[in-house]
Amino acid sequence: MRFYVTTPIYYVNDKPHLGHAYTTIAADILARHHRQRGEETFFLTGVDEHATKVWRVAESQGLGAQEYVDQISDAWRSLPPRLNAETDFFIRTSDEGHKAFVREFLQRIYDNGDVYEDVYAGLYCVGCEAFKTEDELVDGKCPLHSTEPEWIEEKNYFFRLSAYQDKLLELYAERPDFVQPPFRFNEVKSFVSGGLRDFSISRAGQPWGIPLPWDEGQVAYVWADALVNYLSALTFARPGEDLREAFWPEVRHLMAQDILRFHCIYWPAMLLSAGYSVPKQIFIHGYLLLDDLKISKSLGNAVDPLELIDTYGADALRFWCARAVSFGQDGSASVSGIADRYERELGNDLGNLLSRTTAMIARYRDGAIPGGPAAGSELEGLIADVHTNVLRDLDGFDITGAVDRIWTLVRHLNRYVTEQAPWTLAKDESKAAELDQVLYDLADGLRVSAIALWAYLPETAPKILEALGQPVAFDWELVEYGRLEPTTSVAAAPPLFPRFEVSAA
Ligand code: ME8
Repeated sequence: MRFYVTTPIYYVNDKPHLGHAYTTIAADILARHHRQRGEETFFLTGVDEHATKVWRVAESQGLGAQEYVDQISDAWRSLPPRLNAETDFFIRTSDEGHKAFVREFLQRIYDNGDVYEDVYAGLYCVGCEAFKTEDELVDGKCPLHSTEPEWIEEKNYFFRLSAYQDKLLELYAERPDFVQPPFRFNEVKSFVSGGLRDFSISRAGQPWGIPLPWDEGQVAYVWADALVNYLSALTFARPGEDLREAFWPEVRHLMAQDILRFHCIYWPAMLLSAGYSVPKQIFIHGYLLLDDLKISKSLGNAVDPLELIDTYGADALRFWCARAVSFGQDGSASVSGIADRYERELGNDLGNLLSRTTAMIARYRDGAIPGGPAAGSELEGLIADVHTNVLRDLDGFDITGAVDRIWTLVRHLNRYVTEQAPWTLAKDESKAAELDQVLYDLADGLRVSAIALWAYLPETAPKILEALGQPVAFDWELVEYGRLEPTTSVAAAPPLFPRFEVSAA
């Protein structure tokens, strides 16, 4: 089995904000989970450099476009490691391998007869990097960016998207889970059923971009260049290797709804024209809304993910992203929710549980985990549920549902420790076997929780296993009751999520 997951390649007209971190975290959770299942996994992210808005920022800073993107791309390249996201490749659209591939890709579409020349006269929103029709505007402005689009009139090359309407509708009918969640798929289908207009794939008036192979005087329109990254990366990510055959059939694209049409309509049509198969699945998540406003630079409410990491750590940010809003839905979140989840869930439910469990094993049993598995307990049932159903949840991209399920186990362990009161059992020599069982179950429940949470908390999970004297391995088959390794070295663990004072701001 193989699994290939992508994030959008982000525009480098500014620094990353929390919305970008959100998609990258979600993709990393999925990638790590599939690695745990022993699948060969490829996780791609990167940056989109040939946009008009990028070119304009470079100009406003008095820099050449290449010089500007070379500088800012470093800030983007360092984002995934700061988020504990383990990517397999970071693509830049100015990579030579990408540029050469795009030219070849567009030439295939051209040779296939799907490109013609015409005059484009119409409106262009630089924020969206998209051509707009009058009826997409509200009071003459782009509703996403609250700006008036610019009038463009130039001779361009057009892609015959209209010729793909029936093929796309057939594809959607054949592949009921092509776009997820279903309400997004319905949006796509009804848009395509309403008729498709051909779109311009070139820009004549902009010097920044990839020159078209059949007309070097024009550059590829940024979307005709950017979408191709998902395929081009597979040809040069590993020097000397072509990963297309292995990974292209397994690709899952992740993004928010702002760029759904490009991915669910333009991209499959371009792929069909160039002779490639369409993506396996496209998952559209919601916007992360802070106080009901989409986080965005132009609206001035961008939140710097690096500041949140400096305060709470990457794992707490990842955990909050997965839990704050049900993945796939739009949802309002408050950044103060991170502090709350850090303290209540990570600090108390998980961190305290580990501190108490290890302290009791050290104190009552000299650091040796006693006892062994007892069949038929509620704990065993909950672990079996995690083992089977987290896979199902994550196959359906339900990142929030899967962590809720794992947290049910963590909460059960907290209730169990209160109900069993091992500190009372410890006072009564005749209850020694009971105490052994409680300590064993707590340690094993924590071991399983750590493995199941690794995709969400990659920094914390190894600490839990180490504190329990367990091998640091995350294979999914270890999510099973009764697989604790014998150890005699358990000592009271320091807090996983130390308390600190959070300022009210
Ligand atoms: O669109 N909530 O780049 P972009 C959730 N270069 N996700 C958000 C978000 C928010 N508030 N804000 C941004 C582009 N995102 C193109 C993509 S791909 C071939 C080219 C995430 O920098 C989300 O994934 O505007 C969204 O789709 C993406 O960032 C847009 O990033």
